[in-house]
Amino acid sequence: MLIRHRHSIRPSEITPEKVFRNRRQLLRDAGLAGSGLFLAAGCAAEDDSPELRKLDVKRGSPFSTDESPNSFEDIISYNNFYEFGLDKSDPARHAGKFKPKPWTVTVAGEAAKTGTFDFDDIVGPHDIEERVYRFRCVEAWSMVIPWNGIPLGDMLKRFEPTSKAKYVAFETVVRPEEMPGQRRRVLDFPYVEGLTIEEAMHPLTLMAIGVYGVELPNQNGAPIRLVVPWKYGFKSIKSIVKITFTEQEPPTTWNLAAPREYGFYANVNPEVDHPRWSQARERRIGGGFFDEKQPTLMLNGYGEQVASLYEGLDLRKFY
Ligand SMILES: Nc1nc2c(c(=O)[nH]1)N[C@H]1C(S)=C(S)[C@@H](COP(=O)(O)O)O[C@H]1N2
Ligand SMILES: [Mo]
Repeated sequence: MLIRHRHSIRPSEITPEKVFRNRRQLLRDAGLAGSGLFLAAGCAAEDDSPELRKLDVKRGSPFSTDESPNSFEDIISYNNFYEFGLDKSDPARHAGKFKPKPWTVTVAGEAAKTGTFDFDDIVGPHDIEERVYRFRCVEAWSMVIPWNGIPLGDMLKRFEPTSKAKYVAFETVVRPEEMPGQRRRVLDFPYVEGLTIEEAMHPLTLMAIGVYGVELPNQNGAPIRLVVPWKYGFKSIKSIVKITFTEQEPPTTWNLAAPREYGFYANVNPEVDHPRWSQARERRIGGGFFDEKQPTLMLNGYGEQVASLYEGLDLRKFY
């Protein structure tokens, strides 16, 4: 059993905006900020990141895991966000020029209230909750992340979906000037994702606007991204600009790119291997050089809450 220093720190005691400020102060003290030496160290982009506003968060949720969360540093430096490059370190390095403010989201399709809404109107009057969720990437690594956001269902109900709304489709912003990965066309952008209406309305499904009590850093999908904790990470689409209620199952980016490898459901399932690797175990990021390997849980450990959504569905066929 590994005992790590951060086990003794509660998320609420950490103020990540200080992490940024302290880092800058350290660089300034060392006389490195803006200097050639600093640029040569390859850290310039990090210093571009604006200070993140603190959110008014309602803490404590019955849905939170009591596993110890990854550090803020882990969460903002090991990312998948192909709009900023393919390496895990690319988003932190290249997302500094991205502008998540002001932001609008267009709501379309099978709903009574559609249109283009400002960020604050999309989030609405709901409490911002803290949800500490396990997060499992399809690439067999995982983290524990204290997200801040509102249940997606609460957000969606305000647009009054019609009885024809069987699915919800999501789309990421396209801004090649600010997103260098989009200029390289590694995927067919915009990144798109989707959920069944039952999945979208499930109380575990979160629309996140923050992490560790501050606004989402750009590399984590600022200013608004999905978090579906029982599904592989690629379902949790970032920097959303469009939400469409549809009657038909919407296309999804990874299914379009490699249909045999990534299905629409993408439920975490240790019994169904990826065609190129096993999904039986996962590497928990943050354990240092020897990241802890642990067994992957069915539906990422959220089976008790969500298994009923898939009754009668063959999870090998509907992967
Ligand atoms: N728009 C967009 N959303 C995305 C991705 C992406 O490349 N583009 N990557 C997905 C994948 S594969 C994962 S594992 C998670 C990673 O989220 P994190 O970097 O906040 O941990 O974002 C998901 N959402
Ligand atoms: Mo992922």
